[in-house]
Amino acid sequence: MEILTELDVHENTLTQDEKNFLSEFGYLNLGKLLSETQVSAINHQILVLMEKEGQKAGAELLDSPYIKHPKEDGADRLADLVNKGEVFDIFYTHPRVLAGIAHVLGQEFKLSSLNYRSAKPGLGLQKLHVDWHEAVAPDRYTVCNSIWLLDEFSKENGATRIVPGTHRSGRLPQEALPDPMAPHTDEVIIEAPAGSVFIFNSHAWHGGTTNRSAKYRRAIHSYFCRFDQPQQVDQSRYIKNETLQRLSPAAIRILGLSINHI
Ligand SMILES: O=C(O)CCC(=O)C(=O)O
Repeated sequence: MEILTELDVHENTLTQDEKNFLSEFGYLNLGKLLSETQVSAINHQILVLMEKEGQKAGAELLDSPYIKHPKEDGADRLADLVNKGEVFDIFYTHPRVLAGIAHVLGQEFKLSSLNYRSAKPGLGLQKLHVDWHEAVAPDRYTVCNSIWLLDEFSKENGATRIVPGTHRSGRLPQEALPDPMAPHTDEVIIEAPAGSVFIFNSHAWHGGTTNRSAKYRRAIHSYFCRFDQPQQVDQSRYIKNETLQRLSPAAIRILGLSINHI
């Protein structure tokens, strides 16, 4: 779509090897897209928001009919970061992320939600799951995530796991596995420095692991869906004027909104 060209996404924004890897394994390490200064500024804004929102943090998720399990005892959440600071604009406008999402979903997609998840010390284990209610054929991928590491991810601190290739299996983990909570023999644990970003085909089996460190494990999920699907966080309801004022028409379109909102 022209929108993507306007956001500097081109045929060669991802290499052919990167595209092949994402198609085959269902995930891709895009490398460090955030500098240390950016990571610090984002983590600072997260702290400010957690303090400000208190018990209400993540409330937008409770309001959404499209999220099945909005609250998790093992993790802190913040939602609708689109409208909570300019530092979050990069999460849905970075050309390499948009190129990865387009590779999975095709050209017509929009942001579904932009949320923070932080696995608490001692907690955070999730079932292997997909982010869709049924298994789909490869030409029907509907949702795709990008996970932005705000701390170094390691096997100790609750890094995300993924079972490579399962987006092509045509099966759901809750049907195929005796215990989706258990470690899977083929799972890969994402290990990378803070500031790194991974694309996850959301139809691949994945989930958080237990954070065995003494510190919170922080990340932001910039999650996209095909354009004809409902958003987890409906931007036509939440969008603020100050957000619209600073965004380009192309970025506004990625939010699923039209120029008429400006
Ligand atoms: O934060 C993570 O490690 C993964 C989270 C996840 O897959 C989810 O909340 O659906």
